[in-house]
Amino acid sequence: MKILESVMERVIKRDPNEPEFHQAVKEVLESLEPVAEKNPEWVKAGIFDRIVEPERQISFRVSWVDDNGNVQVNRGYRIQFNSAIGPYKGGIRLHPSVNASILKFLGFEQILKNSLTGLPMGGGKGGSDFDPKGKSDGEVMRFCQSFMTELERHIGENTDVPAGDMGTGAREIGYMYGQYRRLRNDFTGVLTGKGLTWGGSLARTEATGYGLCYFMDEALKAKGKSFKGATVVISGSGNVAIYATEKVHQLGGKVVALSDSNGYIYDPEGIKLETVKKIKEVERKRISEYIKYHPNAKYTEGCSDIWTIKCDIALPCATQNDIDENSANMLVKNGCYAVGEGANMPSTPEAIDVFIKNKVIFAPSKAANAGGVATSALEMSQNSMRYSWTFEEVDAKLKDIMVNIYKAASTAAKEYGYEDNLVVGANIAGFLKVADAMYAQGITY
Ligand code: NDP
Ligand code: 2IT
Repeated sequence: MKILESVMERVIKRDPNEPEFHQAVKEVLESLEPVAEKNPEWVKAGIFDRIVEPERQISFRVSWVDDNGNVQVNRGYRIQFNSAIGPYKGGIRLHPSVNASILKFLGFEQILKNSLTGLPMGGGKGGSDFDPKGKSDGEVMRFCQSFMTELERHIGENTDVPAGDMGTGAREIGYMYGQYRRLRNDFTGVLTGKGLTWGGSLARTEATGYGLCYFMDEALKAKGKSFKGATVVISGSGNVAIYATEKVHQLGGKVVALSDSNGYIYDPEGIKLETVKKIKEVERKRISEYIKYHPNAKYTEGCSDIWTIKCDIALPCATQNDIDENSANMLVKNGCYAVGEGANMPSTPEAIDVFIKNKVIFAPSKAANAGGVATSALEMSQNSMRYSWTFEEVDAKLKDIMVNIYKAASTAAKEYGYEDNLVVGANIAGFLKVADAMYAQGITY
């Protein structure tokens, strides 16, 4: 029997109703089998059993009053997963689908992702089932203030540093930071993704999408390909999708499709990003509005068919399990030769198998989208120094980090006999550093 199968069995037995968490853990444990064989002392020290159990998991009531004077109740969470190599670090997701399983999968992934950046951050994630869509600014503010009133006691610049994720952008970070500062009477970098006039870093807004493209650029280069002249399909039209589109265009590719949870737009002449920014960042409207400005583009209701559009490179930047086996087969059939995950876990395990079997260049999320959290770490450094770097300085560091992550993942894959398999490579490279730190620090958590 494989060494780590029993670890997986215990995870399922302990929390049988957490499918997303099981999915993330299973992939990692399968990759780590050769590491367990090579390091029996880690098995003996319970490293594998310990890393799949959060150090701390907080859930709390968030009450707030809506514009009609009605009391609303949501549930807030913070999963403090692993702090062996630094303070817990990870975003806050505000989406009606949020539950313990989704936040545990995200928190678990974040441990290895943060390790891959080479910067000193542990893994965590938080959020709430609050849906910011359709809420007024006042409602969002009252929710964020109530959420932070409880979260405040659990976080700190050296303890746990939250940031944005789905549904949490500059507006939400602002309201949360304001409440934190008021409660603590303390101006510290306790959240990242802050505004530029109050401690934010240049290039953090762009970082995840840009970083994804820097990573893909490196992976493509290794196979004699590039974005130049490539047709690209991107799902989502939020923070990650918008700045991935911007960078693809700068690198000479053409993005022809974007989506939201209602449907997708196809513009064969290339997406006009200024229109998307206006619709999404300024007006907070639906992607379907795009065709009012560009009547040659086409809008289709429903999202999954976006993967039937013929493309060279696919960048899923919306949400988890966005590409299933059928969509993966369709992409391959249409000649897609590279997939880069901007979202967290957007490909199902079956879809990943299709990509690997067909030798598609496949960049897994924990490596490919690490540019966001890496730049959050750069924001933390600038806050500690009470200093700020220029856009060009931050962007150059981001690029360096993404190239290094690609090298670390591809080298680990080769070393362990899985050449070109960046899934295995990223899991191993991210894990080794955390395991070493946990082992050295003894059996604590
Ligand atoms: P946003 O909230 O800015 O955007 C999310 C986008 O995905 C929206 O366009 C949303 O559409 C769309 N979407 C959500 N659910 C679905 C669905 N079921 N089908 C199709 N589209 C959907 O979030 P981000 O761009 O920040 O995050 C996107 C992904 O990237 C997430 O997986 C996140 O965890 C990950 N990520 C984000 C980082 C960051 O720095 N922001 C860093 C690393 C990863 P709608 O408006 O209709 O909901
Ligand atoms: O999934 C992620 O890496 C993020 N949402 C970014 C986290 C961060 O702390 O910047």
